[in-house]
Formats: sequence, structure tokens, C-alpha cells
Amino acid sequence: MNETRRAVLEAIADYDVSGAEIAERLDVTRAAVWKHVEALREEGFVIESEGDGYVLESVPEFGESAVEYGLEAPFEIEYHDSIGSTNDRAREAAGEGAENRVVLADEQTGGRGRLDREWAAPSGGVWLSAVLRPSMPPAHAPLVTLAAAVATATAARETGVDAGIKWPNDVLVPTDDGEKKLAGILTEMEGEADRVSWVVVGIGVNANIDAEELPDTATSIREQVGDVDRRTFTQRVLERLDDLLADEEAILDRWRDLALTLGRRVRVETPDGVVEGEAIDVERPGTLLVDTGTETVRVHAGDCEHLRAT
Ligand code: BT5
Repeated sequence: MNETRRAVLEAIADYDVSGAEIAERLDVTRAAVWKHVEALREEGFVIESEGDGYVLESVPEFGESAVEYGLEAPFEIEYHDSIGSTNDRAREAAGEGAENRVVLADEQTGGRGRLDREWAAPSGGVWLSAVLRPSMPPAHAPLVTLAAAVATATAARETGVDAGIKWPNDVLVPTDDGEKKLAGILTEMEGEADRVSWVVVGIGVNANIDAEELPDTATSIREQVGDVDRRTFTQRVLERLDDLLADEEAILDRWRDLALTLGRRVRVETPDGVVEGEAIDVERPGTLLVDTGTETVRVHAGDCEHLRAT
């Protein structure tokens, strides 16, 4: 949202204030103030004109200015009703020099999971990709994925959903017929040997979506607890993510608190073969420790399956 528009919004949110007063305060013309008010109305803000004053009556459920308004994290939002993949758009923006930009969409027509798997992303979800430029070596980037999982699971729990994390990047909900996936995370990056250039962290949350529109293994916030206010939910995810990235020590601690994987028997398909055993811990930057019975194996990447206890 442009600086003046943000200032106009903040002014009318505080109290009933005239266009002339806002114009004077922001050192712009009254016509400019009116233009911003009209643009905000088009985004769904209900702004009443009373006399020559403006009053903010309500904020839309979703969208660019809606999510930026009241957001306590330094992100600029780029919103699309429909887009191929927010990760693709965020990568493009990263290439153009963007930083702390969040590409957000109501629907994706070409959502991607890891290893180019398909990601179902119908209207009603929270599909976002953040362009970050953390000062860390590329080897530490998995921490960003863990932070995103923690931020998402925490925000989901705040809505009343019993969400936990499966290593490394799935947010799941335990149900009667097994664990169902509520959210997934796809981190992509570009960097040199010792320095990350950019990280795009893509977060997909099945928010206000009917379960029938999703794979059988998936669930949604709607299915678990009913519809959520996506604006506030998105703000909470981004605020938690921002807090965690500023405190790397907290990431693993919080991850352990939310983990469904630790203490479980797991089967992990890694690029070097299958590892089976008990998941005993996670260590920086996101390595899973598996006790196979004969040794402790450190797993850096792979697909993890929770097995039934034997
Ligand atoms: C992931 O991959 O879990 C990462 C998903 C990341 C999606 C976000 S949305 C915003 C951003 N833009 C993108 O284009 N992507 C990111 P993976 O662990 O590979 O899991 C993919 C598997 O999950 C699929 O093979 C399906 O089995 C299942 N799946 C597909 N859509 C799903 C959904 N909406 N909810 C739950 N599971 C789903």
C-alpha cells in the first residue's frame, strides 16, 4: 500500500476527520485524499462520508490494504484474486530486487508442492509467498522453513485447530482416520557459497475451503472449526514468522513444542535411501535425528512418514 494511502487510512481509522484536515496533515491535495478513499472503497473498505468528514466503518476480509492495515511486521503485500503460483511470482519479484514482499492470493491455478508435486489451491485459502533476504549462509536456510511451520501451526492453534508439525514442513491435524494435512510449506532460494541472496518461503493453508475440494489426505480450518477471518489469520502468520526470524534460538524450541514427529517411529525417504527408526530430536538448521536401534542417523532432507508404534 502506498505511503499516503496508509496514512489516509490510519487518519480515518482513528476518528471522524475531514478531507481538508487529512490533506493538510499529509501535505497533499483534497483531491488526492478523495482518490485514496475511493481506491480503498474499491478494495472493500466501507468508509462513510459524514458532512465533510470520513469514518472507517469496516475493513474487508482479505486483500492488499486489508492485510497491511494493522499488520505488525514489516511486509508489503501484493494481492492477487487468482494467480498461477505465488512462489513463482515471488521468485520473479526477488529477481527484481524485492525484499519483505508478500505475494498473497485467494486462489492459485498452478500451486506447487515440493519436487514439483501439485498443490490444490482453490478460492478461500491463504496462499502466500514471502520474499526474504536473511543474513545467513545458504546452509542455514532450512531454519526458515521450520520458522514458517511454527508460525503457521501457532496461528492455526489460535483459531482452535489442534495443529502440529510433521518434520520438516507439514502442518497436520490428528483425526480419527489418521493425520490430515492443513498446510504445507515450500522454501526456495538463491545464494552464493556463504550468503543467501533471497529466500522465498511459500505457505499454503487450507482455510475457508470445503474438504471435498481437497485431496483425501487434507483438512481445512473450515472443516475443523469453521471459517476463519483470513485477514487476521494472515497477519498472525506473518507476525510470528517475523518474530521467529529475529530470534533463531527460539525456532527450534518452538518447533520441538509443536512437533508431532518427535518420539514417533518414522520412515524417511532420503536422497541416500530409506531411514527407519525413532525420531528423537531436531537440531540446527533442521536436521532430524533418527535412532535406528543400532545408530543415530542425521537426516537433512526427505519425505517423512509417521509409522504406527510397534
Ligand atoms: C508441500 O509440498 O507441502 C508444499 C506446499 C506449498 C504450497 C504453497 S501455497 C503458496 C506457495 N505457492 C506455491 O505454488 N506453493 C506454495 P509437499 O510436501 O510436496 O506436499 C504435496 C502433496 O500434498 C501433494 O502431493 C498432495 O498429496 C498433497 N496436497 C496437495 N494439495 C494439498 C492441499 N491443499 N492440502 C493438503 N495436502 C495437499
